[in-house]
Amino acid sequence: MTSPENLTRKIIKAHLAAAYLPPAAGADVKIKIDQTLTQDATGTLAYLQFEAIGLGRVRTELSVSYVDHNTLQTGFENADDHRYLAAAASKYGIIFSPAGNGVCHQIHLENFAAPGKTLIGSDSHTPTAGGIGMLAFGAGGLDVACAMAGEPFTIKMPSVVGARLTGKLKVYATAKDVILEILRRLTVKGGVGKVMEYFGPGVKTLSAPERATIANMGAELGATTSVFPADEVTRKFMREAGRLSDFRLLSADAGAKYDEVVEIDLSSVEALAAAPHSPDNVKKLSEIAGLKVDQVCIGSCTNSSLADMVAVARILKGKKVHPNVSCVVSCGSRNVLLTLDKNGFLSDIIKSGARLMECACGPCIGMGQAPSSGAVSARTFNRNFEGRSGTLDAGVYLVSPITAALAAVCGKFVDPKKYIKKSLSGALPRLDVSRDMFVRPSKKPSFVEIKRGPNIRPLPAFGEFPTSLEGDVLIKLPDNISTDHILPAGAKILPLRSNIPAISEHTLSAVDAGFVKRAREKSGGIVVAAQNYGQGSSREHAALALKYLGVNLVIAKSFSRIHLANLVNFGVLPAVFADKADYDSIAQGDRVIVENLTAPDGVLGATLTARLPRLKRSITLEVKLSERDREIVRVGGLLNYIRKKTADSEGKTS
Ligand code: MIC
Ligand code: SF4
Repeated sequence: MTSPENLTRKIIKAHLAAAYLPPAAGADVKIKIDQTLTQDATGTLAYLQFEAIGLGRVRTELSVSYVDHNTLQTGFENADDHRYLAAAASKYGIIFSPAGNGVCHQIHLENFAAPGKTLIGSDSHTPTAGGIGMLAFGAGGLDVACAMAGEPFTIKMPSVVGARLTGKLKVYATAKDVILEILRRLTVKGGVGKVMEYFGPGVKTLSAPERATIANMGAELGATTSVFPADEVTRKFMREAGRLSDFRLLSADAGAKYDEVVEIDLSSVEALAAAPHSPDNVKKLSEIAGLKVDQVCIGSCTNSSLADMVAVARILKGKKVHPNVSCVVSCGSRNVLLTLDKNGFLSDIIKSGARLMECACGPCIGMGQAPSSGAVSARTFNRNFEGRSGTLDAGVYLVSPITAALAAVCGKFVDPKKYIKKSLSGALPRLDVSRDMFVRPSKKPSFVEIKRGPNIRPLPAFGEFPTSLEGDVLIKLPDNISTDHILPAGAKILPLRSNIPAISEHTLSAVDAGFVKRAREKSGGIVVAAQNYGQGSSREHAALALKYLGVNLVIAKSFSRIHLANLVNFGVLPAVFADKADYDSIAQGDRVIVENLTAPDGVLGATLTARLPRLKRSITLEVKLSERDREIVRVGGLLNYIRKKTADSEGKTS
């Protein structure tokens, strides 16, 4: 008899690319990928990399290319990117979702996500699809390119946290408050190496979009992904989306075991806010009530479903946005916007004085709506890292749509418990499902011409890893440095995503304006960081730009999953301090000489000795990578590795 399995292991088992399911967490597991998604800010590199692999057509069941991050087109750069993305999609067999159709995760959930399937996306919030029982992972663009080429996705077998939900949310508390409560308890590194699997009697009280909100912000826990069972609530969601044929009932086996269990009584969840500048800096609304609010932004892949927007409209109806507040609203999809319009909710929003924005990421990624100096901004988004809003000294609070709409009207934070006495999510209109904006791939791909504008620069090529490693510590960073710190986004830098030489000029500029100059003067060097280095976004540019500047080694106390994979993919060696206390001794400017870089068999060593002349001693570094990953670093990155593998196998067959 087989032992009962949790849902995560069941889906992994059904997608094993090699006939081996690691019994415990930590070992590499290769998973077949059914679907991929990309968005414009990471998509151009992903498709350039797919082209470099050299296949004429994607080998997935379904791949979708979304344009939602940079839709402003302040210059030719993004217009050129969008033109390239549309043509590449058409040629290589990918569905294209143009600007205006909506935010990738929201529309993937509405249109393509399916229980029991696997998805990887070049965006860290891809796990949103876990809300309906899909095993969905954020990844770097190169990993997505490889998945499109039919390669399995390799991850460390995660441990599975069972999040047992009981009870039912109070009318003023929301799914956003649930995930903020989990962030409060587990912190932004609490999910690293883990899948959050939700189960228990409370699950059925949450709608599919509510579950998606919770799965979405599993990314902020650092989790590998999050997943809910597919039940009758999921069936209803998929029926309404006209996709009943994609539905299947799915849950953990009775008696399934989890590596750990977290208990959440939904009825005890209060309205919460993540205060500046971290998603885990969680406060009760009752603690911050009265704090003046200058800006309110509603939308993003976390909170832009129809139910969220209807709740906002119901609060704003017949009221005016406070004169001291700038309030903007962006729906997650054109379908949500059309449904609001058809049912009168849109005019409630517009009449209140809230400003309507495009169905896109917008202010969430700093594309406009930078708050005024020192402002307090209440946002229904998922990240509030310093400077991400575009204003370094603004204080961003992450809140639910209910809390945000109340703040817009009152001009200050108020506790929803005092104001919301009945449910705002009852009697919802049915979502208007139309799929006419999606562009299907060409039936005659050889006729599709791909134009690249001048901002789409060729991928930088890297040689093999140096045989000896010596350099200066260019910078020493604290805990929880995010990829927003390493390579900021926003209206000035986002247009450079297809141009590595240009974007690398901004590396770590949010932390130290002198970093790039120093790296250039020294022809590269070493980056030292603390815990959870590289948390947040999946942007592989954060690894690629460092490599481009000559950084071959990053030493940290620990790494986030996606960034670690990106470093490997571009041939940067990620090493951890064997003794975390060594982090305290090492300083910016220190010379580091790695003495035993390669093992006798030529493979990069797993335990390295680094001599520090200033301290007159050596420290031990651990390279916690599989043999395959160490080989990828040695040959100068994943593209070189694939080319070498292909050449080797062609050599064998000829
Ligand atoms: C984000 O929310 O930080 C982004 C922008 O969506 C990123 C992707 C990117 O940097 O392009 C993410 O979450 O992966
Ligand atoms: Fe877009 Fe923000 Fe979601 Fe990232 S987190 S995908 S920027 S809405």
